[in-house]
Amino acid sequence: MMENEVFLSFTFYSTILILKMYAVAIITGQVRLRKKAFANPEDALRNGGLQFCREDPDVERCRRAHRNDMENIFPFLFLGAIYSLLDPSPTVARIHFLIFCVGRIVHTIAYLLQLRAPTRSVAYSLAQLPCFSMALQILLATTPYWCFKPEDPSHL
Ligand SMILES: N[C@@H](CCC(=O)N[C@@H](CS)C(=O)NCC(=O)O)C(=O)O
Repeated sequence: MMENEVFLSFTFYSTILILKMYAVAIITGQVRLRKKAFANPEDALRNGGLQFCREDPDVERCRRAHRNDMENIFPFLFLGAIYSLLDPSPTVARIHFLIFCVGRIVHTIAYLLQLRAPTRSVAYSLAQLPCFSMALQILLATTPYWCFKPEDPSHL
């Protein structure tokens, strides 16, 4: 693995994004405590009473940011890993990973700080571009193997 520059780069940016997701989870917990809005009765009872087992708009915003991360970062972990196996140019691969990483960080900041629209949507769309590119390249690389019979060497 240490000799595969592309995979190292993918691992680096993926880990940054996983840490970012942990940060959103920690922030969600802090907002719950600050706004006294708990998801479970046992947590509410420990923090003032059952009336604090309730929803809060700020907590819900954190949860939406986290859910959107799961909708996008989890597929990236698959696409990026497979794409790394296709032996792409290290520079081009790094640009893919960097754009996704920056896009997702800006998406989270825009979501949590309620930045003016369309900041969040632009960040989301920017991060989607390398994912579509990687998905397309994976399809192009794998299609010959299931479109043609193994004994037919003409496509090689
Ligand atoms: N599940 C998403 C699909 C589309 C999406 O991810 N949109 C981006 C850019 S507008 C977003 O930040 N959606 C807000 C969200 O998922 O909470 C949704 O319901 O909006």
